[in-house]
Amino acid sequence: MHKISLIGAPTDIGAGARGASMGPEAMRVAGIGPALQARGVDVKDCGNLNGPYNPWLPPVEGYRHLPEVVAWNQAVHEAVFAELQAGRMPILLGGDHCLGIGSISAVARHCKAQGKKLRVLWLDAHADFNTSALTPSGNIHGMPVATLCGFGAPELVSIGGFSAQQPAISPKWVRQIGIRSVDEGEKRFVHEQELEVFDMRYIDEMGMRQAMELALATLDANTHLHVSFDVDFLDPAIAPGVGTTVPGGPSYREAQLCMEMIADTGRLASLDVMELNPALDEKNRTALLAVDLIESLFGKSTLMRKS
Ligand code: Z70
Ligand code: MN
Ligand code: MN
Ligand code: MN
Repeated sequence: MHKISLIGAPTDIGAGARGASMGPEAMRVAGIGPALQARGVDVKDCGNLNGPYNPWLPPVEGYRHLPEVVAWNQAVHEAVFAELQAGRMPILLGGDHCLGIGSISAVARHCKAQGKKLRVLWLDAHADFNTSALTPSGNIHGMPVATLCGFGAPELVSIGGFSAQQPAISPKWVRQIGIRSVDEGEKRFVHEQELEVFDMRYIDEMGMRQAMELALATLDANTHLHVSFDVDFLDPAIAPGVGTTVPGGPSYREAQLCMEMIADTGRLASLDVMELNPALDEKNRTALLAVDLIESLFGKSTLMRKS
């Protein structure tokens, strides 16, 4: 059975709105710990990481708060890597999505050391594939996927001992689900790098089942599956507590199916829960929904499953 480590990263250093810094505590208040324990897993709460406060400054050369983003991601990287090396499954409680750089670089370093293949499922309204040259905002939470693929600030690309020549991940290892907001330059770059994207148009036409079957295809016993769950993936009608709501996201049923199909693979080995913004939520309902979905991700189902 899984041994899980909760790691809180209370910052909104890479975001365009304040408040994701309160995400970790909102997830605890919504009962993430007991919900996982009820799934029969051993849960350790590592508490919260520390890092620089948010100075709320304008971008410099296409990046907002780059030194602070580097410091937070180094802290996330070390914490996630330590839990993986100890044989535990890290769950990063964000915090904004720029912290996916620290988390996934740690997972990539762990996989490299263990000779494992890596598949990254990116559940998000956004592709998060901007660079400093392409970004309309300078917000680094719009850049983690590109950065992990080697297209980003050298101080971020190099976390975990990687480089632009030998980046943490390849675009070929990534599957994006639920995408419905991509900037103009970012769109060209997603195409150029051949990212595999199951956008909302695809999900409308083919259904969540088909999208997930393809996104989870070719996993094997030697594959580490990482899920990076940006809560703005969900339709804002059910999940208002995020900094950037985009209409037309997955419904409650579609999101449940997505999580259940991931659980059925039995390959989930690390998770990020990002961009929850309690300042914009209603009575913590978005955090409660995230916990509900995470229960499905860890195998909770209505009926006993035939094997
Ligand atoms: C936009 C940018 C973004 C999350 C917003 C938005 C990026 N593409 N990501 N909210 N989670 O500014 O780069
Ligand atoms: Mn491992
Ligand atoms: Mn995101
Ligand atoms: Mn997003």
